[in-house]
Amino acid sequence: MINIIKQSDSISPRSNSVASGRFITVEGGEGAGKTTQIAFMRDALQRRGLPVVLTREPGGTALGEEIRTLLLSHHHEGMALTTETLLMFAARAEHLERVIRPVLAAGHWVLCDRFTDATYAYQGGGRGLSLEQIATLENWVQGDLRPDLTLLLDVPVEIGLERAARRSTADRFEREEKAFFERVRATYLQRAQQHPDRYRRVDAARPIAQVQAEVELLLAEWLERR
Ligand code: T5A
Repeated sequence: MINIIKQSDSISPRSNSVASGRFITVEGGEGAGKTTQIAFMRDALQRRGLPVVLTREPGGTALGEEIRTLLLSHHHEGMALTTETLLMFAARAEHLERVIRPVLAAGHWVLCDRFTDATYAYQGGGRGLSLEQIATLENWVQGDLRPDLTLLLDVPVEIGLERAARRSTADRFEREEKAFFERVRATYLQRAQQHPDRYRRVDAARPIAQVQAEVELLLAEWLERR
């Protein structure tokens, strides 16, 4: 479902065209339904004839997926917070260089399952890294590139963790205590308030079809305004 773009793949910018690609991210806590809803979003954009690349973080490139494996593995319990954060940004640097920037430059759309807001929420809110340090890395790695639209699938922690547990065994993050995920959720909600132009919050505790209907509505409204 997610496109992993190989380093040998090339995406050529359209000649003589002004890049018109848009960068959309989907965020939320564990089991919020990002993977489920992002597939609907891709279909909704494709129905409108928009060329979309669906990708994810950490990951999205061959190297990024290897970094993801390191980050989620239980073999690295107790990984230093600095290491964890730099690995997130190392995967992101590769992702930006190989996928996100070339796709946008080609005038295509990027739909990304998590991005830097997740670093603010998990490493910042969850683990207590200073938001200024994250902002320094964000500015260094991304320059002025930020998502055009961020959809926050907001769900109470118990519901999200229950869904995630039903789906698969817990990865290194999913083993954290409930208070960690409460801080993650609070940070996402705070960021949504701080960036009202970019963020759209969706109540993701409802059944899949109802969440999907609201996501499609928000997307349609946003597309009309842009
Ligand atoms: N991370 C990531 C950081 O710490 N810092 C960073 O900078 C970045 C980028 C991996 C981890 O990395 C961390 C955060 C994460 O812990 P991930 O794999 O994207 O990131 O995150 P997960 O939250 O683990 O992904 P999940 O697959 O668990 O959650 P999703 O994608 O939100 O949920 P989804 O769609 O897979 O749904 C889970 C289950 O619930 C059902 C689905 O069918 C599925 O079985 N479901 C619903 N059930 C009822 N009602 C609904 N509305 C439902 N929606 C989905």
